[in-house]
Amino acid sequence: MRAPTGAVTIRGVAAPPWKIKVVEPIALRPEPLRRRALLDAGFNTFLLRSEDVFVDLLTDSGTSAVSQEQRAAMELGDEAYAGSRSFFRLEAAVREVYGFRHVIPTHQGRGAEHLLAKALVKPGQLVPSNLYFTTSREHVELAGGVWVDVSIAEAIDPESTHPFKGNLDLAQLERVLAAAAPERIAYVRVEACVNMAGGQPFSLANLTGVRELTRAHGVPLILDGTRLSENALFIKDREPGESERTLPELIAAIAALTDGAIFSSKKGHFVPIGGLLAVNDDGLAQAARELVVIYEGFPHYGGLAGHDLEALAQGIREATAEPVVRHYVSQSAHLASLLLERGVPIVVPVGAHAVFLDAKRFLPHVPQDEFPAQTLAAALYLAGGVRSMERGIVSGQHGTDPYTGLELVRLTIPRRVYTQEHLDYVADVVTEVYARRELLPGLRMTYEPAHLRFFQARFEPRAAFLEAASAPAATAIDG
Ligand code: P70
Repeated sequence: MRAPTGAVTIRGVAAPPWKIKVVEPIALRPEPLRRRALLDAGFNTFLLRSEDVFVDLLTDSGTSAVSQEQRAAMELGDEAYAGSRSFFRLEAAVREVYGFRHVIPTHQGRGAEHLLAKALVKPGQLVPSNLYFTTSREHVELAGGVWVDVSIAEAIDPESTHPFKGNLDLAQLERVLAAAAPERIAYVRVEACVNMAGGQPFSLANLTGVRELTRAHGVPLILDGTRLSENALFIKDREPGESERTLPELIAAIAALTDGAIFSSKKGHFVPIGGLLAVNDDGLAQAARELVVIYEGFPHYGGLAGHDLEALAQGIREATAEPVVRHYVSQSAHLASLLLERGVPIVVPVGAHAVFLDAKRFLPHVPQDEFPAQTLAAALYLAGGVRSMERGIVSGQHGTDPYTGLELVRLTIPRRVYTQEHLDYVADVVTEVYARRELLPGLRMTYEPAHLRFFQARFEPRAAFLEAASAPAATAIDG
């Protein structure tokens, strides 16, 4: 069947606009080995070895499949230290797709966040944003800045079906901007498809409102465009009056409302490594170029190889192809619909790049200070070799501040990598753990790193976890 956009859909799911040419073997380890692996990893899925994982939904970061066009472009990589042809091809792609005048490549997204924070944030300055992202906030705070959440209330309500939970609360933003002198605001940050809210988009109308406020108060507006293509697709599908615009038009329209952007290109640009800082202001670009030589490399490569720059330039163009974006967004929707049918509590509406399980409703008997999302992520691995990521108190708690926010497990869909069969299997594993959820005890943290603790923290179970999590259903999976 052909959808109005020309994309093929199969039983409601957008068909993949590609076929597979190169494959990577994967296997489900026997259950005793999964137990061993989970113990060795201190119940933290970041610390598992990938060979011990069957379906890896830890992240969509650096895990996308490259296209044949990207591989072909990589052969043209110009590895010159300075003045590389590959840099100028990258610059042309960014100007064509996003319209930003200055492009500074970095090794990945946090490299760009680091440069931006160093260039724009002075001690005591505020950065209002829709929710936060861990590395984005960390760099602002390391520069002495203060993060201010101005997201709408629905952003942290996993059951609200608001179509644009990534919106900023304009009244609250206006209050923050009005209460502070313009020089006390470093910049306003808007994240596309807000990761920590479940991959939720902002609307074009809301971004236009944010732009008006930042103009009126004379402060820069910076986009985290890491998942911009998906946000543009949600605008096309959900926002009244936007359905006739093409994806490239919407992407360009969003970028044009901002003064600059950072991108973790490891997601929507389909590259294993790479990031970008792209801005219009000459002075800001100059400041960033002075910093990039200290932290990343010469401004014409910024920590990347010439072949990485080529893959990135090609990936930026592929990220505007509606059938490509629609396919992976519809993979999240497919997995979500299977889980909803089976009564599993997930965040709605389904986000861009992942399905988020609501661990508070999944494991209501595990109090938040016993890490329900971490517990659930460990149980999913044990039950079926499925790796997911905690997005709750372990990653969200700020120092010793009390944390009562979202408690989610992210099942992230790498782009162009897994088939519908893999996703159906994941739905079965989640359903089996859901059937045994009452048996799962919480965890205790045994090692807590000082920064971004979720990456390397270690845990131990409060009661007989391994037995509870790997009851008969897991044996059935093993055959
Ligand atoms: C993920 C990754 C990275 C990211 C992002 C947004 C909206 C910036 C970045 C940083 C990887 C990750 C990072 C920290 C904690 C967990 C996972 N998100 N902005 O899996 O970019 O990783 O390239 O430095 O989502 O969501 P980078």
